[in-house]
Amino acid sequence: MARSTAKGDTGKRKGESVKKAPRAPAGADAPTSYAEAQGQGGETHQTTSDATMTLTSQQGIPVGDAQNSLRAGPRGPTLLEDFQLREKIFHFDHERIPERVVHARGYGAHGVFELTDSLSDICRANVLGEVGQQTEAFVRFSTVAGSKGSPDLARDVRGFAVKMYTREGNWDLVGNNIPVFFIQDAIKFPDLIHAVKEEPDRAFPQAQSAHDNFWDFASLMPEAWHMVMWQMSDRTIPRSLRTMEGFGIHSFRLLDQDGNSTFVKFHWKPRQGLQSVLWNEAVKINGADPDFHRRDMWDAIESGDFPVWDLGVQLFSEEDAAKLPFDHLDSTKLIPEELIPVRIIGNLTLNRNVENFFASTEQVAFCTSNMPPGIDFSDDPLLHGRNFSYLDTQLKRLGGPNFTHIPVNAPRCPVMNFQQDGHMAMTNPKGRVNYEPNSWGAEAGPRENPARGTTSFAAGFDGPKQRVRSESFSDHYSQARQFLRSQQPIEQKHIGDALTFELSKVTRVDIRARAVSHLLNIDADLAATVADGLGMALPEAAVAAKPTIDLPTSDKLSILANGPKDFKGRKMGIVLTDGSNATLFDALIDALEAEGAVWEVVAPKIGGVTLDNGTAVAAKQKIDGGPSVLYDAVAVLPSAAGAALLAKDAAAKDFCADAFAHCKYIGFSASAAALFDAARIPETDAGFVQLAKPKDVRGFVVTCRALRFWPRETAVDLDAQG
Ligand code: HDD
Repeated sequence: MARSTAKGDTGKRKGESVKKAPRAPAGADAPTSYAEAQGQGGETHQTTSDATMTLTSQQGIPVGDAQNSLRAGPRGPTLLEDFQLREKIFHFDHERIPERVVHARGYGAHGVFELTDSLSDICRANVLGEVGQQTEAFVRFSTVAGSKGSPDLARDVRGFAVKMYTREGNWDLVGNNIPVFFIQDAIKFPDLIHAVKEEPDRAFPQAQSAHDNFWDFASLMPEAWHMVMWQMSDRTIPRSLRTMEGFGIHSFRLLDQDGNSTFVKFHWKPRQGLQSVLWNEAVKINGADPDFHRRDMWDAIESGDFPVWDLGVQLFSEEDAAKLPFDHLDSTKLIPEELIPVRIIGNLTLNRNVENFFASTEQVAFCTSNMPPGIDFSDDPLLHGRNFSYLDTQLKRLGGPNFTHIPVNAPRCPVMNFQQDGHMAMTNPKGRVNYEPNSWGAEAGPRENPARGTTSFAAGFDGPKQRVRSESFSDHYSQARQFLRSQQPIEQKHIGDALTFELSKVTRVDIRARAVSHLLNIDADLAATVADGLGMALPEAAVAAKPTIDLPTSDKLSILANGPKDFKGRKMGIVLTDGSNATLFDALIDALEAEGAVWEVVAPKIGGVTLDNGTAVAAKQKIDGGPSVLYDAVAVLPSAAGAALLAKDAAAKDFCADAFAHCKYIGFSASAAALFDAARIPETDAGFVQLAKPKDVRGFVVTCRALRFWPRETAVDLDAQG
């Protein structure tokens, strides 16, 4: 039977064209139920694009006129009897559900996790046991502080939440792109989030930490300062969701068949390499394309350039943990990879965009407590608070306890229990029995299964009941210093710039001073740089619970040390005008495509240009709609007449000036010089590559693999650049 829609693979794979789902022809098998009309995954309504399909009400009643409400006479009042009007407006009025209290702005995609290295010797979870096994997955990336409509390039931590639909139930690894957290105990979470979100009286600033309340809170919480260093680094302005790492953060336990435990920390490492933008660039991207990250992800998946992350694990025993110079149950600490190496055990590929944003990305419900048997909690106090919060919040957001019936949340393995009823119950126990134990023989229904079921690690406890923070959690600065000193000089500079910028938005001088007092415990030079940038005297160092110790640096903590090796998946903006050199342009796009890169033509008019051989080329962007901040590198290839024209255009001059200021590689034709002069580019440096002949383009694309020509930054030094 032809279905109006089918849950299928709408993401385009390499070399495959996107197939349209079959539509029901007139008079043929129409969907017989609402669920059927929605397709297997229940993600979409039947579409009305096919002229042969009849519009219906939610009750399936055919609609004859959807343009006019029912009224008494052509100019008379509208009738209450008009159920069509009432139903439509009633439904519209109820379209919104509460946005997430944190991580409201997010973007999701479907994918698959494949295990490449078995952990069956230490873990009984099937998903981590069978090499080659593929597990369906859904991932939602997010910013934390902004509301649903906030811009993608806010300086913010990114959520990296993965749901794996394993054969033994859903496993949610609800992580971030930073391996540590601001607080050690969940009881401080509402305070942290209140402080970072918009201030409650004025409802601003949106989606940013650069305000008094956040820095007031952070400066009163010494434990936050390791994460503050990460937050002020370029990690919080990623180039793409595809170029970020993900971390499970907490220590978890893996349990074998006998209940023996191994501690584990989870890491997602992007095969795309790490990459971030500059702060000055982020600010401009937010204006030019507030959806920069979601568009990037959508486009990559649609084009078949599927992003891949390797799943790594750090495995350690209770004895190993005892030897660490900090407490691994403290979420403000990480375990350097030099101390416990990351073992790659699988990979995650995102290969299918959602068919409907609301159905999947908005309704997906992650809960840290979702874990298959064989994966268990450690005693991290932050994790325990999360286990309560996530389940609780779904009730509010999704309106009832049956959110697990929503297709994106429904396990792919059988669900068998006697839970029933509630709002929107889509499945209920069948038959007479809805309790256990029972004595109904063949109809008895499911029973617990000790061999397959979840078990908890049999930890023993004998401490007194008290509200207390472990002494082992009290070194707040050593890892902050380690992070800072593991950065390359340019990255360290960005941290100093970001702190200066953020604190310059704080109006209370005492809060600025208290913030800098923590920096003195992390790095005296950094403190001096920030104090100087703020124009203030150095305060006394904050009183430290424990003196800072020098830990060995770790390359793994740097973005620049872990960048991509090619320009694949990156985007070049190519400025063309009428009369641009066709041979050069053709050679450039050939070289970019050979590299696996993407490109867009930016032209004075969206209708495109005519090259010097008479070929017409369509533009993707009109020059003021495609500023250079949207590209990883640019090629400026106007004709002489075109360059003279562009030299009078503010957007064209900004395009070049920003590409220069943001240390981008710039390919150019000789005639671009007039435009560069008009853009007041002081002089070309080694980041400029002249493209005189087609043979020059390959070298240019290879040069672009380095992503930025960093030596330029010290020469330019943008104000407020992070
Ligand atoms: Fe959380 C959402 C990540 C601590 C309470 N959190 C949420 C999401 C991510 C994280 C990625 C978005 C999930 C999605 O896309 O739907 N949260 C973290 C990490 C934490 C963390 C990595 C520390 C290691 N969170 C944390 C604490 C609490 C919460 C300590 C409360 C005690 N988080 C929530 C929440 C949210 C949430 C209120 C909002 C929406 C949701 O859960 O589904 O329950």
